[in-house]
Amino acid sequence: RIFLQSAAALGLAGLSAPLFAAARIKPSDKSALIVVDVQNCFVDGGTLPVKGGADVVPVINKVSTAFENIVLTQDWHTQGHASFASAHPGQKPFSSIKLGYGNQVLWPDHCVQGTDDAALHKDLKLPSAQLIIRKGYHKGVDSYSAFEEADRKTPTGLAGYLKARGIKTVFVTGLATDFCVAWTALDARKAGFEAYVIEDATRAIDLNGSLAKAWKEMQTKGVKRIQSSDIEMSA
Ligand code: VGL
Ligand code: ZN
Repeated sequence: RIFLQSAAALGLAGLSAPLFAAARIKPSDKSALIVVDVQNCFVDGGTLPVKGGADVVPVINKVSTAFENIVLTQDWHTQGHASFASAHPGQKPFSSIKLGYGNQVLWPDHCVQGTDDAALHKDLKLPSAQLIIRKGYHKGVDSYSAFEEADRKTPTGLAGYLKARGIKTVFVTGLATDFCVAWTALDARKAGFEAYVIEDATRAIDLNGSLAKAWKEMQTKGVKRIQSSDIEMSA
């Protein structure tokens, strides 16, 4: 009110709206939407449910119409995968151990290749999506990131794919904010992409403060945190 009055007094009334409105972000033909792990395993009824996981589906369906390029990922583990607590005698889910490549959180058995649990959520409506990248299929190595496995040296091929198609900017959505979404966004930065995370199109596991830690790390590395309402939807 005070601002508007002084702006009007200065003859700036016409400028006051744009000064206050959040800048809208318009995806271009060099942008890609990455939809991470929106699978049955990560929603209620699945083997590793993320609280509110299914809530991302309508948000992703909606923002997807602003994108010409869409990539999905699927967590796609072997039976007896090294990230499963059940593969390590005496270990319980949500504890951590050291593996050859570093620290590994141990999870319940989840997203096993070819199971209904590993299928994409049935309400995802992304008919124009162009690539589904599967990850975590090496039995001894996890892969939160869509770009690189947890050994930090085995690429999935996604960076090459996106670069070959001239993509410069990625918008990351899906599950879970603090694991596969964050690692994907961080690796996108490492690979030279501009990276956004659309926060309300994600849900978190939040294990021992992992969510706050992930946002902090993403902020440090130049990942931009936005909301779906920040995306310009007009064609
Ligand atoms: C994920 C834990 C284990 C994820 C995948 O998609 O964030 N989290 N596997
Ligand atoms: Zn997994």
